[in-house]
Formats: sequence, structure tokens, C-alpha cells
Amino acid sequence: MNIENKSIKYEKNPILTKNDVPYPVTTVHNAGMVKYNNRYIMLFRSHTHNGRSIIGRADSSDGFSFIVHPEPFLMPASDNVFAEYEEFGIEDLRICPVEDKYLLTYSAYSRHGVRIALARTRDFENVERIALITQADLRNVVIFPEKFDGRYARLDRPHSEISPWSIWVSYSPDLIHWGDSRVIMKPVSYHWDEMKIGPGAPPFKTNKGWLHIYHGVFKTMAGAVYRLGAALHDLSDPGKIIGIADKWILQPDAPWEVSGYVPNVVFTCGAIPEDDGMVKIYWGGADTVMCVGTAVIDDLVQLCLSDNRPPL
Ligand code: M1P
Repeated sequence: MNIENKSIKYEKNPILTKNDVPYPVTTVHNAGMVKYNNRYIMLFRSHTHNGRSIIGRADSSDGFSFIVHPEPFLMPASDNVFAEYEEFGIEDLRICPVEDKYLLTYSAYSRHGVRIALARTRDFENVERIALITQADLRNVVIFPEKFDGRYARLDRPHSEISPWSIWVSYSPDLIHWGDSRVIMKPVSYHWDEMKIGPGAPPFKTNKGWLHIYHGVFKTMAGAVYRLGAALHDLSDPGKIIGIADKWILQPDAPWEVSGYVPNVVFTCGAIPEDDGMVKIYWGGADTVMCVGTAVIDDLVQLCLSDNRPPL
């Protein structure tokens, strides 16, 4: 299956389902991804039987065949301030390699709304929760791997009633206090991402800019369709967008993407660039299973540069 004739969906998708999980869950989707000690680590979201989500871990030597750990990786917190804000579950974790550690950002759901929690690990065995780094009504936060003029940078996605949900950039001196926020990328009317957009995989460096795979949503009479797109950010100024591919790079068309817990969804939280110039893109299909595909990084960069749409 082609992604704009530039890349392929893996022929043995889905690569992980609830049947691969040794504890009771109803879905496996929207996983954060990283290559650590030459192994691929997947931190995936699962709905449990009460409808609330937890995070599991699966490992692989090739990025395609994964074995799930016997116990969940992260459960909603049971004490301190995190317990109050994770009461309804934790979702859509991203793994952001920053300096010598891995920052984990995930959606924390509670009676107060959804906000983003930040945790950190060095070894994927011990996880330390650091802080709740947004107020309510924010999802999908990815942190850039490097600092810019001494500050960390992130892409985030506040909810709004008067504007389609858009991608913003924010900065922080310490990863805990964030500000200097501004909108950098908005949905485009009557376009595949016209309803809302959101940060997807943590951006990775290419020689032309930071490549960011994001999701965009189009509303139809039969519901919303979630697709993936590509955007290129300036290497020294992540708030500056160099180009956004006009066409989507991936859309739901396999049976397990078209039908499932939420139909017509491909949603990414992780992509792994490889030394051979390829990138493995991972996505949840229909909020139910995990899938993978590969693309040539230079092809995605060219799509952003040569056939682009306005950021705002
Ligand atoms: O059901 C599709 C997706 O819906 C939400 O996406 P967004 O953040 O754009 O609103 C999230 O709940 C996501 O987990 C889910 O895959």
C-alpha cells in the first residue's frame, strides 16, 4: 500500500493487538516509540474494561515483531498530585529523547479535564513523574530533542471553542514552566486537515529541518477521518515552519484502520529515523491495533518543500 508513492505500509500489519497482551485489555494503540540499546521500545496505550487507559510496554529487535511485557509499564498514579489528575486514565504517551534521558509526555484524564503530565526515564525500568506541565484542555505534547538559545521547546495543542484546534510552540527553561506560546500551524479550510490538527511523533532532525509527522482530521457526514501529514521546522528556530506537505502521507484504508473502536483513524505518537535514511512510522489503527510503515526521509522532506500549503 503506497503512502503517496513514497513509502509502504508493512505487509504484516497489524503488528500488535490486544491478543498479544498477557493482561486484560480491549485495545492496543497510539504508542510512543524509541530505539534504545539497539532494541525498539513501544509504550502503547490500552483501554481496560472500564474504558480507562493504561500504558503497556513491548520490545523488538527489528521494529516489526514485538513481545509485550507481562505487566503494564505505567498505570494511573495512586498518590500525590498526579493521582487527582490521572483518575480517568493515561493516554497517548510520547517518548522524547532529550539530552541523556527520555522524557515521557502523556495525557492525564480526570474530572478536571485533560492535561499533560511529564515523566522521565533513563532505562525504561524506573520511571519518575516530574510535573503536570499544562492546564486543562491540552493534548498531544512533543518535546524537541535539543535546546534552542538555552530553552527547551515543545509543540502542543490547546483546545479552543472559537478556532479550529491548532499546533502551538511553547518554551521552557526547566521543562516544568512553559510559556512564550504562539500558534504556528492551523488547519486549512476544505482540506484533509480542516477540522483539527495535532502534534504526532516527536520531531527528528534531518539536514533540511526538524521533520514532524502530525495528524489532521476531516469531518464527513459519516464521522471524522484521521490522517497523517508531514511538516518541516527550521533547525535553529522550531517555531518557524519551512514547509508543510499539502497532501496527507498516510490515510486509513486497511480493514483494521477503517473499522474498530473508532473507525477511520490513523494516529501516530512515534517515528524512528534509521541510519539508512529510512524512517519507521508507527500508528494506531482505528484506536484498536498498532501498525508500522516505512518511508524515505528525504522523500518526506521533499514533499514539505516542493508541494506545500500555508502554515496559518
Ligand atoms: O479517536 C481518534 C483520536 O482522537 C483524539 O485525537 P485528538 O487529540 O486529535 O482529538 C485522541 O483521543 C486520540 O487518542 C484518538 O486516537
